[in-house]
Amino acid sequence: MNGRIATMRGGTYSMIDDGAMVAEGGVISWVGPRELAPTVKRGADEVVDAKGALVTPGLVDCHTHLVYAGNRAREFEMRLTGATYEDIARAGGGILSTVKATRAASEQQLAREAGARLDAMIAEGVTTVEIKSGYGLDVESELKCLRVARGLAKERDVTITTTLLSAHAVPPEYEGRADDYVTLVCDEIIPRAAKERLADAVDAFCEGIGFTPAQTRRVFDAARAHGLKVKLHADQLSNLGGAALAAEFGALSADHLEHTDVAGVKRMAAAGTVAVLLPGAFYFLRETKLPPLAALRTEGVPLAIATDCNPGTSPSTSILTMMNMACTLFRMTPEEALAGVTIHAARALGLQDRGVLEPGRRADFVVWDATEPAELSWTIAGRKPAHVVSAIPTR
Ligand code: DI6
Ligand code: FE
Repeated sequence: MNGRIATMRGGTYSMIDDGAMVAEGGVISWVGPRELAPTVKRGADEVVDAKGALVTPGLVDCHTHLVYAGNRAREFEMRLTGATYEDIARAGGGILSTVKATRAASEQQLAREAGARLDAMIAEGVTTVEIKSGYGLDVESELKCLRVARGLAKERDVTITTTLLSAHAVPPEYEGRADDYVTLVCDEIIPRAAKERLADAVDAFCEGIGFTPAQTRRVFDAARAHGLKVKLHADQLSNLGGAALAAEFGALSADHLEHTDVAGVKRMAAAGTVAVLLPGAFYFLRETKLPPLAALRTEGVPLAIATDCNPGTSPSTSILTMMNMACTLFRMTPEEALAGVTIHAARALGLQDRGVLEPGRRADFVVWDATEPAELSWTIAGRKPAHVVSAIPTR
């Protein structure tokens, strides 16, 4: 293919300067220097000439809340005249205002609005997206959002994974009865989502304005009983020991982590739990407490980066902007940023079949209008891939 291939093997660029790649049936069969490439069989479906440009794995956005209705522009204005995110949430705005709009929306409307956001992601070279529920907060509305998320993949060349985040906020009808709502989540929503195969994982918002560690534990026990993997919104606004709790349940990932302490990081390392860092939310909330990057690096915790695309704290679909923010705000390197949206993001979803360009992995890849991998983090979005291949089996 004549490209500069950043294979991302071992979480580093692992560049092949003048490289070629061969794929059969959507799976990579050979990657290496072009001069050693096997001759492509005649009748190959597609030959991509990268013309010396940068090639990377297809990007993976491993944490999004893509399915919602309405917008939160008014709340944004309020925050600019003094109200905090937590004040607004406690006054029944915030997440709950999006819940109202989402409950009222039809599946078609949600699919149209989420589909537009998904298309913006795909246009930046994203080939795998995780989508959470969490703006329905009752049995039917949560399942509706998961169905919409699943349905989005049918019309596009992208892999969607779904995560049930019913423990995102206490809905108005359960105000003051959070434990009863958790019972609904554990006894009805999780079993239905599992039975109808609508969720690949279960998540919770473990936070002062969300759910306590004890309530999160109940949600995780129910997820485990139904054979579902778990993830956690952990230690975003305060340290409730969320990272350690996620690790205790063998979570795929613990996400946010601004307030996580070294003990929590060590537990994550021991459990193989990926750290998903969300610089868009950090930026938008003007957070000042940085996630514990030095400890995460020392302990060897894989670092993923995602958009957290949601109307309240990260209204962005741009994974490339997040790479830039990871570098500018978190002082991550462009190499860490690229690993964060490929190999480590794939692992945060339990998808070890992608995120690296090597034999045996899916042939999801992007040819960029760039030659150096650091170019992807250097610019603040605005970049479009020259060519994207998403190795979705033919429909
Ligand atoms: N943490 C977040 O940053 C989002 N959800 C969460 O648990 C915010 C969601 C929202 O404000 O709508
Ligand atoms: Fe989130």
